[in-house]
Amino acid sequence: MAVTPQTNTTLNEIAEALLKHDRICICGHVSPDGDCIGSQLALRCALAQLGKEVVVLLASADKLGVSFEFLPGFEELIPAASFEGTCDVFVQVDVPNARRLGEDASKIRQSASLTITIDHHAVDERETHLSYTDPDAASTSMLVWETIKHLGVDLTKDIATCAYTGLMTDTGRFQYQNADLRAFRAACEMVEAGADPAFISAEFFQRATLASIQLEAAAISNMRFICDGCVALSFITQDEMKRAGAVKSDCEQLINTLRSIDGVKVAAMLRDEGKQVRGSFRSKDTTDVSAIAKRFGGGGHKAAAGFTLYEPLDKAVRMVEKALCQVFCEGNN
Ligand SMILES: [Mn+2]
Repeated sequence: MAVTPQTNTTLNEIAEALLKHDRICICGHVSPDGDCIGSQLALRCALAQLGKEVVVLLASADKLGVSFEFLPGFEELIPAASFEGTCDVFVQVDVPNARRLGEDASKIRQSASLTITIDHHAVDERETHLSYTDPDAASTSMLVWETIKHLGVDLTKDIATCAYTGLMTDTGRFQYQNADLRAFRAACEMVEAGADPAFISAEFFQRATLASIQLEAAAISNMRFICDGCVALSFITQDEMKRAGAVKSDCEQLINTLRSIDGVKVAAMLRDEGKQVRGSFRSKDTTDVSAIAKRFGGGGHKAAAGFTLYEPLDKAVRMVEKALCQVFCEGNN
């Protein structure tokens, strides 16, 4: 199959393709989140029920936070860089493009005779043989859940737990604008199938590392307000990471702290990684932060987006500040 479709296939067609093959790799995006890992492991559980040989890959080698440990199949996740086998089918979930897939997983993708995308990020171009993207879906795990229904397997508690985790995290615990009727209906089905909301929430959100709390203190002390308090901007230096003994996953909640402040419409968080600065935006009104992230070569969703700047931290902070000012103070979206 050489032709890459420019339109959506159906989830049924994806399910049928999966049923026909035996060696399947499932991969998510670099810096994985709950939706990415939840989607991967939900699909893994379903395909394992069918006796398929399934490999679940991590796009990057970074160690996952403890929040993911409760997920059924967590111990099966292996970094793409250390996978030496091949596969018939490569399924990417929650991944819009090769850049978010990373180099190691992209190489494995190239070796597969059939490639599939299940995702809810809006994309201009599709990179796999079969592709189903629905930007209106609150989470990729909802789409994976639908796909699994077409596989004709039992919707087990394990599958439901993984899928619910993706939905819960991508809707910010059902708080964001994407927490719509369809998301709640899917959540109902998952709970009906055995997902335990209180348990999943406690496992995922009540296991903050001490390092992440120390970084929160640093982020708050580095925070500045711009555009009459509409925007909270902060950063974490390499030194602060080192002092806290922090890893990447310790930074994930920082931006939510900034956004939660009264009057803040958009939060911006930058992390110095040495060679580059990794940035993220979150909005809590209708501001489309993916449009701002695109200016820096990044992307994402309307309410959550990210980008990478190959500049020193202080310069990156100034660039981001300027872009946000243009949007908010000068109304230049
Ligand atoms: Mn997602």
